[in-house]
Order: sequence, then C-alpha cells, then structure tokens
Amino acid sequence: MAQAQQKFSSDVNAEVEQLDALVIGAGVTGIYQLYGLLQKGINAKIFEAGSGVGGTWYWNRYPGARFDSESYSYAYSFSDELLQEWNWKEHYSGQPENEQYLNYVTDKFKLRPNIRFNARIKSVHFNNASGRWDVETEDGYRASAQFVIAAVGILSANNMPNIPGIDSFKGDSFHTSRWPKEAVDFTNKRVGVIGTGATAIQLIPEVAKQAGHLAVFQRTPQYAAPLRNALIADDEQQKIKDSYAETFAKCDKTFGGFMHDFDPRSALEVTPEVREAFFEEIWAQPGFSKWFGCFHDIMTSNEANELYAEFVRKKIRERVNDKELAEKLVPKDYPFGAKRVPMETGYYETYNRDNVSLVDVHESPIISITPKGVKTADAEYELDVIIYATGFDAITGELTRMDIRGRGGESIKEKWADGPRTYMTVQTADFPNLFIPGGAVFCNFTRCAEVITEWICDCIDYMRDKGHTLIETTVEAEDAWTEHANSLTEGMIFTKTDSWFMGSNIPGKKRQFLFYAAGAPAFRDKCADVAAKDYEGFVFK
Ligand code: N01
Repeated sequence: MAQAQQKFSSDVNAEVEQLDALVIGAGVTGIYQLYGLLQKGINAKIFEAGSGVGGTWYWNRYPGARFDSESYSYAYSFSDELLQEWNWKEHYSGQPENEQYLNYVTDKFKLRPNIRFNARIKSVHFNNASGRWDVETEDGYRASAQFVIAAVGILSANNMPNIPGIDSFKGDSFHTSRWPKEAVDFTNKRVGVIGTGATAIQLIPEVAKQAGHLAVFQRTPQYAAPLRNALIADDEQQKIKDSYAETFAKCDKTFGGFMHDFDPRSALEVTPEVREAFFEEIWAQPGFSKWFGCFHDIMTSNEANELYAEFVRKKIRERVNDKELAEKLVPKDYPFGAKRVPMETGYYETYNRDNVSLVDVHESPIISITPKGVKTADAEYELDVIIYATGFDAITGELTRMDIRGRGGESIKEKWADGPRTYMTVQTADFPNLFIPGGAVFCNFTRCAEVITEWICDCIDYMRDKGHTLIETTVEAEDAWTEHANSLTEGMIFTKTDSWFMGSNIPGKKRQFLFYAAGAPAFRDKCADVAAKDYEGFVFK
C-alpha cells in the first residue's frame, strides 16, 4: 500500500489522467451520475470493466433475463424528452431492449466520449499527500481524481460456488452473470442448471424449450409468482407516456419505490372470504402486486404471512402434474417474501415437460463437479453444459473485492469485516471524497439511484461554491446511522431465512440484512434534510 502511494505521489506527469470525478461503472447509476456531473461542468469520466454500457443489463444476458418491475417504473425520470421518445415494447422489458435503452441514453446525452471501456479497476488508493484518489486499472492505466464515485451496483460480484472439482468439467460452463454475447445453442444438449433463484427461474423455461434434456439442481424451492408480461399496444404506449408524472409520483410514495404498495389492512382482521378474494385479486395482477400489494403484515407477522404462503403453495401445486414433484417445488420451511420473490413465466409448467427433471440437492447434496457432470450423494449426472445460476456476493461484494484503501491505508474489506459501516449508505469514515451511490436502500433500483446520484452532484456543487475540497462523514454519524439501520430489521420477515438480502448466501459473510429498510420515502427525506442542514453528519475541508 505505502509503495503504491509513493509511486503516485512522485508521479507529477501527464501519464496520469487528471479528473475531478471518476465514476466506477457504466450501469444505471453510473450513466446518470456522469450525466449529472457533466451538467454541472465537472470534469468527470466513467471507468467501466465491460466493453459496453449497461452494468447489470450488459453482464446478465442469459436467455429470459428481463425486468421484474414495470419498464416505465424502472426508466429514468429526469428527461421528459427521453420519456416521450423511448417506446418500451413490453410491460416487463427483456435484457436486449434494456441494454439498447441504456445505450440510447448514453448516446442521446453524449456521454460515450467520457467513458473508458475495458477498464477494470485494480486499485483505488487515497493519496494522503495530494488529498486525491489514485486509481489504476488492471491494464495499467492510471488516473488521479478528487472524487471517486463507486457506482458498482448491488448484484455485480458473482458467487461461484466452492464445489470440489469445479474446474475439471470437460463441457461448457457459464455463470448467468457472465453470459457470452454470442447465443449459446442448447439443441440436443444435456444441460444442468444449479440454483433456483430469480435468475434461474427466468432462465429455466427458456433453456428447456431448446435443450435435449435439462436437469435443475434445486437446494431451496421458491415462492415464485406469475409475472403476467405483455406487449405494449399503441394506445397503451400513449397512456404510459401521458401518465409518467403520476407513475413517478406514485413510486415516490411507496415503501419500495414501486408502483405497488402494501394494503393497510391486516391479513388477520378480515374474514377468510374477504382474505381469499383479495389474494386472488392481487394474484391476477401483473408484476410485484402479488408481493408489495399484499396485506402489510405479511412482512412482519408469521401468522399473517403463513396465510398467504399457504395460498401461494396451493397455486404452485395446481400447476405441476406430478404430485410428488409438486411437493418438492413447494417451500415449506420459510416465509413468503423472506427471499426476493422471483417473477416467472411458465416456470412451474416447465416441470411438466418430458425433457426436464428436478434434482433435489437438499435431499442429496452436490458432492463434486466431475469431468462428466455433477455428482450428488446418490448419483452422477452426465452433462454437456453446466449453468451456474448461483447468484451474487450482493451489495458489499464488489466494494470489498476491489482494492479500495482510505486515509490510513485500511481497505473497505478490512473496515467492513464485521458488516458494512456507512453514513446514509453513501460514505464510510476515513474514505474522504469517496461516494457510494450503491443502491443499498430497499427500493426499485432506478428510483433510488436517481435520488442519491442527484444528492452527490448537489453536494459536490455545494463544495465548489463554498471552496471546500474534501468531504468526509464523521465516525459519530456513521456509528449512529449503522446502529439505526441495523435496528430497523428487527422482526422483519427477511431475517427468517438465508438469502443474499442477509449476506448469508456467502460463506463467512456476516449475517445481517444489507438494505436500508426504512423505506424509499424516508431515505429521500433524509437526503433532503441532510443537504438542507449543510450536510449534517459530514465535515468539510
Ligand atoms: O441469485 P440467488 P439469483 N449448491 O442468490 C443456489 C436479481 N434479479 O441470481 O437458496 C446448490 O437468489 C441457491 O440455493 P439456496 C434479484 O434481485 C433481478 O437467482 O442458497 N445451489 C439459490 O437457489 C435476485 O434476487 C432480476 O439454497 C446453490 C441460487 O443458487 C438477485 O438478482 C432478474 C449453491 C442463487 O439464487 C439474485 O438472483 C433476475 C450450491 N453450492 C435476478 N450455491 C430483475 O428482474 C448457490 N445455490 C431485474
């Protein structure tokens, strides 16, 4: 570490690119962050590991990848012109169109010249002498920036399971989040998918249509709910465009920044008939209505939750012909909504196909990957292709895997060994001028990404006005916020099972709810309040 800083502080030459702000990542957050900074006349650039923009929508190009929230509630809201000229084709848009959209935004606002592609970050070190950040990419390109904005996303660092023999497999293997750009042909192939999270549940029906045989290795069944996607007809398109203001106003008011909000009634206060009719009503609606539109107390009361969980189990059983198989697909030992609810299109019917089988690896665990396929405790499954739909080291993973070192030389990984410590999710003490617009708020991603990126732009603008060069959260503010954030999840259903929400899908990671859970409106109010109080909780130099 000391060596790296010395190397930079002695470098007073033009080989090191000088920037006011360096944004890491050209995903949904980074693109809008760059736009905002350039609007304010700040000399800013994105360093992006991929060869194109899109972030999540660049990397996760597996068959079936799509939005689970409405295309028009996930879209950027900052430009009326953009809203009016972009035509979403589907209510829940697929990955190819999402990637096109983000490319369109990049070009419309002339951002591409300020993006350095194929620039995977090797190190980000605070230089005590210059008071700036020294950044180096894996191919040796170097930059010095006053501000670093780590727009690295929340589901970026992938989770490859540590299964013995994983490198010995002779066929093709893919992680869903590193899917190749060329289409993968599964015709006549024996394919295995490991995992049954939201990703696998989108992918499995698509692969099953093509594969010779598909074996799904399931450890934990899911409460998946029908997405009910549809093409957007011309008259609907106009209505969507005419009602953007209302759509975003609605999202601003809801707990999760979605178009759906919890019903204020308790599931326990209504009659069984009213309850069942309401469950049927939300189940028939598209998207997350079946989760965020339910009785509010399904997220806090075990009793209320169990009523809905049983309703969902019944819905799963109705769709699978083989009763024994249906039972394996029905979750029984954790509450509905404790894991992120996957949205599906024909997922359960896929198991009625002759070319699809389910391997219950809870019953008979995976022992190893062999040159021929997957070996479980009681059989070996010969495969041509293995797909790892095994998820992510979420929220903190990309930051802790990157070599980011603050004022004292400590890395984020070291500092967060016992869980993340931030103020407002956006800064961590001893890492001055480092902003994390990371989306660590339980929120429809773009809705809160806009809030925090705008807040960062305003903050930098404020600093320029006042002549400040350095901003840093205080340890006191960080301690108070971390304690407050951790206290919010007490009693919440999320804590009742293991998932990436809880960090417990990653061996050795501290088990705690990783999102700020006070709701999107409370987070937005906090941002506004802190700014109005001259950035209370931060100190400037
Ligand atoms: O990852 P996951 P994901 N042996 O962690 C299993 C977002 N997303 O990529 O549950 C066997 O949910 C693991 O099993 P278990 C969305 O927020 C968004 O599917 O740990 N199995 C689980 O089944 C989502 O929540 C969209 O027992 C192993 C699976 O792998 C998030 O991405 C679309 C294993 C991992 O599931 C992550 O979803 C899709 C092992 N060793 C996804 N290791 C949108 O709509 C892991 N598993 C925007």
